[in-house]
Parts: sequence; C-alpha cells; structure tokens
Amino acid sequence: MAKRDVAEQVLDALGGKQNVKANDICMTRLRILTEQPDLVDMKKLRSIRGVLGTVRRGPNGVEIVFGPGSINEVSNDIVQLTGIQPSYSAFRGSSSAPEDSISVQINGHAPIPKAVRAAVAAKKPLASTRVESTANAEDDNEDDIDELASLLEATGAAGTKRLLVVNGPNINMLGVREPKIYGRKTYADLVRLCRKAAREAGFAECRCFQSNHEGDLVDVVQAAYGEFDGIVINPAAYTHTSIALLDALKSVAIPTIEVHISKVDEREDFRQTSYVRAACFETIVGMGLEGYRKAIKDMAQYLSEHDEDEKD
Ligand code: CA2
Repeated sequence: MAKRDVAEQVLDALGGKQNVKANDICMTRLRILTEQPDLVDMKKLRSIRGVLGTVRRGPNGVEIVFGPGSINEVSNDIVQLTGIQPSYSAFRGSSSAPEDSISVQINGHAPIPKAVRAAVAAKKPLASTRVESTANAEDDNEDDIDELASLLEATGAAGTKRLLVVNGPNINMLGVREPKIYGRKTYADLVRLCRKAAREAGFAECRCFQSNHEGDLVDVVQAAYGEFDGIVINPAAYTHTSIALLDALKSVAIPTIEVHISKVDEREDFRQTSYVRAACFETIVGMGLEGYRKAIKDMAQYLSEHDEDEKD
C-alpha cells in the first residue's frame, strides 16, 4: 500500500482532515490534536497497515505509533493533505506535549506483545507486526505504547540522532514576495526539503520550527537541551540583533549550523553582523533553500565524527 493511502486512511479514521487541529511527529509517533475526539475511530486507526499502536492523550490528543520506516512519509503526507504544518508549540502545555514522550522511560508496566518485542530487537521491518493482544480494545494502554516507542528508539531501529531546524521572522513568507532574493519556494517546501534531507542523512527525527518572535526562538532552543543532537538555524533578522539567541545557543551547547538563504555578505552593512555565528561551527550563505540540505548533511557528518571521537 502506498504511504499516501496510509495517510488518507489515517485521516479518515480521525474523522476527516477537518477534524485535525494540529499535528506533530517524534521518532516513532504521529501526534494529532483533534477538534472533536468522539469522531475518532480508534479501532479503524489500529487496523491500518503499519500502525503499531494507538493511544488517546488528554481530551483531544491521539498518538499513533508507526514503524521507523514509515513515520516520516506518513507525516509528510498528512501535512500535504491537511495543509497543516507540524507544530511543536501546539502541543505545549497539553497532556500530549512532545516532552511527555521524549522523556518516556521503559518502566516495566504493561508488557509489549512478544512478537513486537522480538521484531524490534531483531530490527525486522515492523509494518506487518501489530499489537495483537489489544487489537479489540478501544486503544492501547499508555504505558504499553510508551514502552513500545521507547523500545523502538532504544534499539536504534529508528536511528538515534534528532535534528531541530529553527527559522526566524518572515521565513514563513517565503515565496510570497522578494523572489529575486529568496526564491519562489514556500516555507512548506522548505519543511519538506529539510525532512527529506534529514531522512536521507540518517536522522531519526527532524523537527521544523518557525516563529516571528525572539522569545519563542529562545524557548525552542532551550527546550532542545537534552532532546536534540543538532540544530540548523536561520535566525533571519534576529541574526543581526539577538544576543539572547546567541546566549541560548551557547547555554545548550548543541552543535549548530547557521544558514542564510541569501548572500548576506553581499547585502546591506547591517546584515554583515551575526551574533549567533559565535555559537555555530559552520555558516552557509547564498545557496537558497539548498543551503539547508547542505547544513543537514554537514550536521550528520559532524555528529558521526563526534560519536567516533567519543569511542576513541
Ligand atoms: O538570507 C537569509 O536567509 C536571511 O536570514 C533572511 C532574512 C533576513 O532578514 C536576513 O538578513 C537574511 C529575511 C527572512 C525572509 O524575509 C522575507 C521577506 C519578504 C518576502 C519573503 C521573505
């Protein structure tokens, strides 16, 4: 079955795309906030090929666990079909916040069915392996799902490195104006490019975040501490003004690459200053959106070299 079909079936089981208020992904889970939770058919969701388990989180949240091979594509398709970009902040403060699951522990509560456990441990494809023991239930036990996701992540079946891509003010306006400087591609195109590049570079997760507000950018960098292995950042105009963002990047000390779409070095004088550069090990300018692809590849390379250093 094509991944697109999977996304269409997921939306159907969620009560249609109009019932999706927000979405986000982490390494193995698709997170959905619904408008009307009673429209969600959990049984239908759980019968979709590739779905390993489901759980309701909070009054409006649903989490759907996929095998590592399919989560990114299904998520991309959900984004295309709904027109809603993955949003980290939409889940903040709700009981289905990404933080909940990123920090989940294998706590030894409800056991994972043996077949799933064995497939994960053997790093076998999981598309046809389902949580059979709970197939008739309304949804899976939360502990069971957390353990399943943790197991998938801990065994490296989903890769291990997590990438955060941060974009600053007006990047959401890409493709709308000034095509001579910033090109014709939109922010949605940029998110797609980053997710694909990250998948190809072997990242387990690629989360894209954009805000027009300096404090939000500081918050997301701080929240990345202990959660993400690398940051690719285009702080846009805050590049040239924000000591707060520089301090945030320094405080988390996560390897960071600075990207600029345009040739900032050939533009106005005020664009020649970059405060964040002091916290970045590489800066890429003037390559258009392709600069993000290079940054993601270079980050993967840097992280693999850094891991090897640790082994020596
Ligand atoms: O070249 C870059 O990537 C920049 O970071 C982009 C920023 C600018 O302030 C920096 O100096 C260089 C601007 C973000 C996008 O702004 C738009 C303005 C009009 C139409 C579309 C995007």
